[in-house]
Amino acid sequence: MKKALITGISGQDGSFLAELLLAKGYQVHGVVRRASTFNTERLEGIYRDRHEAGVELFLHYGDVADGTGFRRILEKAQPEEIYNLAAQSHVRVSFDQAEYTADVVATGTLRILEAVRDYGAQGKSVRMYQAGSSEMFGAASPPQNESTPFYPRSPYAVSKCAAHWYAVNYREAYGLFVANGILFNHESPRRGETFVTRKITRALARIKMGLQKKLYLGNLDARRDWGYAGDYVEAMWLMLQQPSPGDFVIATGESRSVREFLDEAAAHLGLDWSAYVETDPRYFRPTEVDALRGDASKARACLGWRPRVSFRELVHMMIDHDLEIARQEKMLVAAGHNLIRQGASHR
Ligand code: NDP
Ligand code: GDR
Repeated sequence: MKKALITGISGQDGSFLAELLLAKGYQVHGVVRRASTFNTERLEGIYRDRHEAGVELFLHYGDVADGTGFRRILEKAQPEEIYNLAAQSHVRVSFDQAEYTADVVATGTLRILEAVRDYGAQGKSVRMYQAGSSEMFGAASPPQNESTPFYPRSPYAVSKCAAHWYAVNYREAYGLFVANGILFNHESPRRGETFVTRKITRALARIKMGLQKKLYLGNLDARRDWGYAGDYVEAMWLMLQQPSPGDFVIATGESRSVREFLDEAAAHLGLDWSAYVETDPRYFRPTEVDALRGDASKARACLGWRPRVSFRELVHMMIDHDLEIARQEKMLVAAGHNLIRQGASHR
């Protein structure tokens, strides 16, 4: 049985990847941060108490800011594959927390590479996936592929570039099998509520159910290449099954504006979004990435990867999910309950 170790397992991608690997018969180990509230909600479908028989998912407390702790987890788990998905992944927040973002995203990756280097030196065969981002292309004109020069536009993107080049350097210097995925935006009903797609689907669904009146957004003209997270984690796995490591762009090849996302989401609900959406400058970024559209020809040719879920299907899937949550919320309100709010949507 193959063993995999995932940092960032509690995030959107981590949860999809863990499901994929378990379905493929892997034993999966994940690094989770200690938090004052539960932070493993996305793993609820696959998590089982380790005292039960046949458990193949194991969670370990850790943080990529803590290299020693990570090395202990590595020694304990003894994985053949490592997926480094941990990140402070919010671009806007990275302007507020630049040093922290660099520590987790850039130096965090370096800590893992150093641990993998020593682990490999013991004769252990290990392959690593590094979660790179289309944000690294930043201001470079679309379409972007593996040979497009990086032009990062945020502390997050600069840190991802550093992580990318650390990975390339460790591959060349020590012969490590490290693959860099350069993934364009990918979404799902599990997307964090402060990213624009989920913020829109959640708010419009609540507006439809009469639970909310307004939605405040920033730049509606930005264009993104939005795919489905379930498709993208498959590409991560494929990268580690190749005979040699490489860098791969993963994207749909289609680009849409935030405004177009609003159009599709509102139309599915029968709403006119212009009556509810207002602009709040706090959601603008000091430097914006205007247009991303990926060219994933290399991944298609070498990995046989292609996206399965269309933009329309993706938006509808997210709306349908958030409408169901809003319906449940509405029923509770109608029954006279006071809602206990757990989330915040201020980003
Ligand atoms: P999420 O923000 O949903 O998940 C990030 C994960 O990293 C969470 O599990 C989070 O834990 C964990 N994490 C944050 N800081 C630390 C830390 N210091 N130590 C250990 N774990 C930490 O991101 P996604 O799942 O969307 O993305 C996964 C990766 O892919 C990230 O690296 C992201 O930057 C990158 N990426 C994402 C894209 C996308 O469109 N989704 C596109 C391109 C790249 P907790 O739950 O406790 O917060
Ligand atoms: P992004 O995703 O920055 O592309 O990073 P996000 O959904 O945050 O923003 C996409 C675009 O929407 C515009 N926007 C808003 N964004 C947010 N979050 N909130 C708003 O209210 C709002 N209004 C407009 C933004 O300006 C931007 O242009 C995501 C993350 O998952 C990264 O970790 C990942 O690397 C990249 O995708 C690829």
